[in-house]
Amino acid sequence: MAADDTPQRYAAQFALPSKPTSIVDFPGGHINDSYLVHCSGVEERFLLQRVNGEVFPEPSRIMENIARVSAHVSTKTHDSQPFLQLVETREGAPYLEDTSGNLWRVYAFIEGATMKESAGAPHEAAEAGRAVGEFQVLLADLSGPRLHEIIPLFHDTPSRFQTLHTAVQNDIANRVSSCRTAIDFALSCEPLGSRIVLGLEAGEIPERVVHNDAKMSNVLLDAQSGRALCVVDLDTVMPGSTLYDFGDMMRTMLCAAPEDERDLNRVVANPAMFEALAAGYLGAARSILNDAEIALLVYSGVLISLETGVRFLTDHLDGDRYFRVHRKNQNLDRAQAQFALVRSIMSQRAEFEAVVQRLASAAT
Ligand code: GN1
Ligand code: MG
Repeated sequence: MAADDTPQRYAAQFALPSKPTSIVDFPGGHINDSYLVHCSGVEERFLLQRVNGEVFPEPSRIMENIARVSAHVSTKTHDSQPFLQLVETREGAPYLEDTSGNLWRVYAFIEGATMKESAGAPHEAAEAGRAVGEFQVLLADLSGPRLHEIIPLFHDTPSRFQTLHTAVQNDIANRVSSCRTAIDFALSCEPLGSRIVLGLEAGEIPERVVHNDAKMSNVLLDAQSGRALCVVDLDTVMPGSTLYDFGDMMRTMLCAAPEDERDLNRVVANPAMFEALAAGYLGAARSILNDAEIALLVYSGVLISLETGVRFLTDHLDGDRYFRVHRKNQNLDRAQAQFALVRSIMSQRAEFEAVVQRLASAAT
């Protein structure tokens, strides 16, 4: 960030109700930065965000997608249902771009909500599953041109494996020899990576507008009631497969251990959480899903955990240039934890499939 690219400087350019009195880091996410803004004399708070221009290079396309998605969702939901509300700049623009190509924007802060890294109890998994399912259903009839593909090949797992191969070959951070076990495990799973991409190509899996980063922490829950309030982090909403979202929910909701857990014995997929997630999700989205999507639900959790592990491992080998790290080997630990989850889901696959069969036929 350039020296004068401070959050204070950008906050001052938005049409906030009064002068910002405090701007503090709001934690979460590996790529963008968020700040909680208080303004003098008002209770309402705001979230200022800096969207990383290296990862998200075309701010106007991101904001166009978000505007279309928000407008569509708001025509179908009640005013009482919170959804992200942008605050414009003083000039009436939806965002600002800094000299390094980062996007700055402000949202009204949604009060009374909690954000969880993983589901603490089955009812939270069910609620988050319902919210993401409803989001997909709301967007199923979005008309007009195809949304912009914000990050091309984002969930193209075979191309993520290609990037891993390149990172292993180049070994720019000289780390390959210390992560042989993780690399070998990832490469042994490479044949598992192509099912959804091939299904989309063949038209067997429909392309739909999906969230593409449907992890637990991107669903806000009401702090009092535990009900899901709203799906956030819309930067990667674009064409994809519903399975990418279900897979990301499995990745982040089935196990209470953190994403970078080092004790791999703690990285275990909990069947009660799976059942609750599947029930919440299918209860909301069953009507739009076809047989191929239903048949691949359990597999999607394997795929997205594997793909995310491959991405963390690649970044570790590249010297941690994409995902922010707070300690040494954190991306390697994140990768190993994803791979442990792959193994745990695989070992329970038959039981999870039986749950899906039962729930999917009950929900028709
Ligand atoms: C990144 O920045 P954040 O935390 O919302 C990543 C996701 C990964 C996730 C892993 C644009 O999301 O794809 O699943 O980390 N986002 C991007 O926690 O690459
Ligand atoms: Mg995100």
